Amino acid sequence: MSTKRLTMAQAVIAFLKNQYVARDGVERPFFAGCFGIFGHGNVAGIGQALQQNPDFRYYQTRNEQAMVHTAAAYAKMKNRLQTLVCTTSIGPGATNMITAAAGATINRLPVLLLPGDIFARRNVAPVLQQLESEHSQDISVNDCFKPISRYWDRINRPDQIITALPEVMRVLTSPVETGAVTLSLPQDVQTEAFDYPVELFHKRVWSVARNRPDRANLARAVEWIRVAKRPVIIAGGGVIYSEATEILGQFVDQTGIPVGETMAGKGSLRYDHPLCMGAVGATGALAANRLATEADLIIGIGTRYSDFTTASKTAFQNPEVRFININVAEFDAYKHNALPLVGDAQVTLAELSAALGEFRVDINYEASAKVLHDEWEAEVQRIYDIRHEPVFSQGELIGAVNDAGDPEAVMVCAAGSLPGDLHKLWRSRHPKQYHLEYGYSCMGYEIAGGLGIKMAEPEREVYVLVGDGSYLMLSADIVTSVQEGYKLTIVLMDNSGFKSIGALSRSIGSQGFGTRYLFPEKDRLPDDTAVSVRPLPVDLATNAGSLGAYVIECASYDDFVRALAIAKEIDRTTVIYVQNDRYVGVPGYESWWDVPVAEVSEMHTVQAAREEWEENRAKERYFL
Ligand SMILES: Cc1ncc(C[n+]2csc(CCOP(=O)(O)OP(=O)(O)O)c2C)c(N)n1
Ligand SMILES: [Mg+2]
Repeated sequence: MSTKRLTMAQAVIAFLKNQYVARDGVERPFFAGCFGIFGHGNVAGIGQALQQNPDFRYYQTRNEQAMVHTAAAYAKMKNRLQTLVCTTSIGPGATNMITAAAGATINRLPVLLLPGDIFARRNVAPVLQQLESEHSQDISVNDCFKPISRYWDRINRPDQIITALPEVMRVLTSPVETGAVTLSLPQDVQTEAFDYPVELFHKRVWSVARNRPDRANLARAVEWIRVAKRPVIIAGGGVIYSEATEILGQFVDQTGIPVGETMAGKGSLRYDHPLCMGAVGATGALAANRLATEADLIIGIGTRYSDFTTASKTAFQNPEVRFININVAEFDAYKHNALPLVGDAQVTLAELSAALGEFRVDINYEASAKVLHDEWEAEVQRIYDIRHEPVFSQGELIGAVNDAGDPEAVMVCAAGSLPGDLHKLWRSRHPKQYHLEYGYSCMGYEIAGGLGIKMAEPEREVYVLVGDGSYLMLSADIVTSVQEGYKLTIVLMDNSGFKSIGALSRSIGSQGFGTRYLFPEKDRLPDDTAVSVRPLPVDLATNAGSLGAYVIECASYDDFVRALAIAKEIDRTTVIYVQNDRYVGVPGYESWWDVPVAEVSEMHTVQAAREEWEENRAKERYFL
């Protein structure tokens, strides 16, 4: 057996460099490089290995959480066929990744995390940043990654990577299993040498399969569709990851079945397709929500049915409703007692469409869906056309970005009041345009994620829509975008606090308590009932400029449209700063989200909210 003597860290990088994936005959390297921050837990191991492998590009981040968001966004943009590696030191550097790692796993996006870990040899313990335990020497902070990783391993001897690394790749490249994968790399073991079999470093191509569903279930699904009077498709992220948007369009044209879209599935059909009913669920459009309420058959494709999609199980009110779920994951396919079509969306839709032959939904049903589509488009336009003064409405700002921005661009967002408004209002013109991290809705994903998107598709303009709360939480990777020349157009919407949670707070009777960025009055933070308030002397535009961004401040709608045009011409990250109104909102459209209200309270606003909550709660259903 021929061997190569390398440190464990050198061997890890040499292996990762040679991993490829193939789907539909297209082959690509799986890892596009490695992000990191060095400390004593990785500088001499993975750090040194990266230095001697310049063909495996190393990128600096400013915050470990941010780089994992960047990697996840990159993977999302690449339909999970490529991602980035993330290396950290031990202790806080490692645990800083946990938040974003959970997000990656929840969103089923592959990211490979290589946190440094405490000495395997133990004699010098406790080392700097080590969590000690009285009952085991086999515990470190990296054990916190276990519940949020789809594969987790600690490498206590250099030869263990020979069996661990193939597992890493199996999980990362599996559409079903994928998520965060954590290889915990003790600081000492990273630097230890071993004679590795050279085969470990040969090129490997991991084939991403398109599995077919069970034949009998497919035949039953055809029967169910044939007898359905009011079928509706719910398109989730799986449609886009499977690159099934084209075949979905053909399926819809062939059958006349209208489509509602989840947060991850928005863009599955172009917004102007007459059977695109827009967003479905708690943040849904009237068209999709009306149809979902009365549907007797829901065909869920690549969706995990989050509470936003199901409007907390109130979206489907037809007593006869049943579900067909097309999903690569058995776990999701069985939800809502569905007829499960466990398989890839693209091949399953192809087989379903062939088996359905000439079938088409009732002509009146299809016509009524098309009317709903047109009415919804008019409602979107109404909101785009609002000119709110003196401070903008968020809806008109979204409209301006949609209209004035590049139609080939990508828009990214994650948390705050923007996602709900975007889900309703954004007009998606290509399947990758609407990039919402809404599985974890993690404040701070926006700019870091934008960087990953731009790295994945540098030729597209990337519009980052971010609130002041999210911006304050994590905007440091503006610096990375400037350093690496990945230009972002960041629209920073400042409303001095949390418009979203402020509205939620008022809806549960709590008057926006704790959601405004204001000075305290009489040792208490003002809520929305306060008559006079003192704003904080914070200048986020200057802050963005100090991080290296080109900044444009806007006072009027025309300024904003002009700023979007200017931003297109500027070659470095640009921040368009606007203030938006805390109170003017986009309405809800016959939908609900279950946020339980206090059962007892001395506040009558809370008591009233509780009564309303109980009424809505009664509409929640089981599907058995
Ligand atoms: C990391 C994280 N912490 C807390 C929350 C809960 N949360 C959701 S939206 C929000 C406020 C966001 O404020 P901002 O970015 O200014 O957006 P706005 O609501 O004003 O539109 C909070 C605190 C979250 N989603 N993520
Ligand atoms: Mg805000």
